[in-house]
Amino acid sequence: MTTRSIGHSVQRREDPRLVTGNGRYLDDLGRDALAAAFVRSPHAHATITGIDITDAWEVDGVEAIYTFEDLDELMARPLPVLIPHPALTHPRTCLALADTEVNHVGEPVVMVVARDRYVAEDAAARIVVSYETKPVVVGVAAAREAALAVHDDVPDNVAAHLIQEVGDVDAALACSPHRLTIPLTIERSACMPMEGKGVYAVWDRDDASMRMWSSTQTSTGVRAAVAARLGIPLARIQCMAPDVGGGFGVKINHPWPEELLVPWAARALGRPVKWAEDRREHFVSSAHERQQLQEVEVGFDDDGRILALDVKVWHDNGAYTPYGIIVPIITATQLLGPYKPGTYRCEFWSLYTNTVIVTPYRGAGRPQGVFAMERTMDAIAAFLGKDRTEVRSTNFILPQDMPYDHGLMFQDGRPLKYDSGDFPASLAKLKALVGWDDFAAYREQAEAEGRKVGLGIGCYVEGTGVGPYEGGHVHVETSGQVFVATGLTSQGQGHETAFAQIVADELGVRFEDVHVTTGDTRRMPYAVGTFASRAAVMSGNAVAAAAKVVREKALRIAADALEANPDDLEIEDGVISVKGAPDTQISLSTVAVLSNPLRYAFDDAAKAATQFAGTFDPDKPPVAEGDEPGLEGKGFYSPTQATFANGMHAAIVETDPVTAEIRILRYCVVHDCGVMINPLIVEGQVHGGVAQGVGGALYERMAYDESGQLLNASFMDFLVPYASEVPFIETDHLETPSPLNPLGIKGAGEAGTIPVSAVLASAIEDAEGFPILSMPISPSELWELRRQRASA
Ligand code: MCN
Repeated sequence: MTTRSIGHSVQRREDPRLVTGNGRYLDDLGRDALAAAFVRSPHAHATITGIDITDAWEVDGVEAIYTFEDLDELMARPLPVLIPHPALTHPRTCLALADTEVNHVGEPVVMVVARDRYVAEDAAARIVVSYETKPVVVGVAAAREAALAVHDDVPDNVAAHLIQEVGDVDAALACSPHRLTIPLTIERSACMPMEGKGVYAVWDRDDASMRMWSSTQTSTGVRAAVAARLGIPLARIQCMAPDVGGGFGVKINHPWPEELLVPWAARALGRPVKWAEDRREHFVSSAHERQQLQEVEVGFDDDGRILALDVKVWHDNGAYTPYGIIVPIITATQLLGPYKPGTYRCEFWSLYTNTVIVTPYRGAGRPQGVFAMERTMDAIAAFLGKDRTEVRSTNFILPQDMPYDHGLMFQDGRPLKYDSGDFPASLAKLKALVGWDDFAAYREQAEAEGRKVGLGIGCYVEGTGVGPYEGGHVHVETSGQVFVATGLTSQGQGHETAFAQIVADELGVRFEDVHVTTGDTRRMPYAVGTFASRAAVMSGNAVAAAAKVVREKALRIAADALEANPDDLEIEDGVISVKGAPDTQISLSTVAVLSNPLRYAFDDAAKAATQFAGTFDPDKPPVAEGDEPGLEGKGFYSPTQATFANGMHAAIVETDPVTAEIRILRYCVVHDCGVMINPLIVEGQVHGGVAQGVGGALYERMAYDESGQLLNASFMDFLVPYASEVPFIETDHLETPSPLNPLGIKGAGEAGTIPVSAVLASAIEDAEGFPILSMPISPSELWELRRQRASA
């Protein structure tokens, strides 16, 4: 019998290629292509008064120099807002190349195309752009003050303002027995994929078509943007994502200026052109996230039950709003996690600053929201002198409440409704895993040894697998090998393995015989992309649907050949046989031949097919009436709403009594992403996510000075955690299947990152005995808090 593949920790088949240096990344392509380099603004806010390119043309090997003046009508338009929203009353987006104004350091002003990148950079260095600098707004606190404006016509810097309210919060606050106000800060940070963005474009003059590769999370999005701005039919553009060395949100196309300019130049010059982002460009001109000031006012009773939760959020959206308000709206709608407060209001302001734009970064607004909610839970427990898990349990949504509707509206205007989850069971597992009830004894022992230790906790719920749709194509070749295509792209999530597992099970073939291609718009043009932990739910169910189509067709053809009823047939290991009479069988490869008009063809399968079909008869249709030739099929999955994964983390930290160094001694995760396709991949995703969360909690932040210069724009100064800083991560799972999709899957890709700041703040607070209200926190900041505490 075919062993079921879903649910097994199959080794990732892409890894041997990737870990032996045989991955093919963007910069491995187009070695002979012309190279693009950009002159970027050195100022955070300035008017451009002149551009002198004369000297740059003196450099041998320069092929083209483009400024805004050189762009045609389509290319000169401001870039679009990818996800508009009615609350975004003052949208602003940049131009592909700045015209008269720049609003952050790193904004592209001039593009140079040359023989190679060295020449392009040398020429770019000779271009003189004259600026008149303007006052600069750095940081969300300054933006909120509105003493200065980023955009002259938005004097209060407010790009968007939104209130979501469920119930009468003011009335509930007024009659709450206890009230607390908690001010919270999360700093600006960014994802650091191993490979930056990049694009390589080849224009074919003969048939006016573009072949391009992008290190992207959304190749269909790149294709659509290029089609629109270059005025080329979609059908004449093929966009592919090669191996992509991490994306984490920053490689979602909205579109990026470079993704339009490179193919535009390739067409203009009739030569292949490539640009690969360097690390400094990634720091100053890609995208950041996370900075939010948040203020919570909470009203609760003696049991710790929340009667009213009133949250205000000031979100730093950088200089432009290509993503609309997706990040703060996720904070506002997913902050509540597993809890059901009596009433809830979240009001946010999305504010312009003269810093790099914000795009959703792994977790996207949830780390901030979870920080607010979980800090509140700990504050209530401290106020009432209760165990922190007890206060959480008191406020949990229970399994019998599912599906649970908070009464909130998600970004797309649809109600936000949880589909599944068992929060008490998850908490019980977490407490057992970390040894919650034994911690007091451990602390006592540690204190006796002169050590300070603390235990922290954080819970979250994450909407995953959002629509609108994703497609899959499955094709069985006459060799019996199965080829699967999905249009979304992979950045390291293991899709080649997971989707092969699904198709193997649905079709009844061996995992080894299934081969997956992702991110090629010609193989699957109908696709949205990889973000929002959506691939497993969306493409997973789409490839399953496609495999089902193929399976049914195979059974129809086999039934005809075996003179049996399709309902009496089964497929195992690629062989179709009559149930109970296994000798009456036909292989899938033979069925593939029978389905193919070229059945008289050349291979052994074709010979085997003659046993069933006789010799080629031009008058006999190759497939049943109504069927298309070929053993292949398409499937789509389009959900009505997101499915909600959840998890709970706990950590034990030790803080050095003298140096305030923070060490994570243990990190425990209980995670529920419904049915796991591949537990090994899920754990890898959780581990990677936690590592990224540890970076955000303890090390990483964008250090801008008051003139808008990023002071730590290199790995010399921007600290990412090494293996030495990431603890061993202990994981356990709860599988509450989603009732919303046939496979019962919920997403897993972002989960690990979401609660880490909340968990470590909780643990550090527990060790130190005073509130931790701002993250990330460094040893020197912790030391300073101790000093203030001591002198208060
Ligand atoms: N999976 C599973 N069972 C489930 C859920 C997921 O086996 N019940 C598997 C999936 O098959 C897939 C992986 O886990 O192989 C992640 O699936 P999913 O949660 O659907 O997330 P996506 O594939 O859509 O990936 C996006 C997500 C996001 S939003 C960010 S950001 C992120 C992340 O994935 N960026 C990553 N993980 C990353 N991992 C790597 N290595 N690189 C990135 O850039």
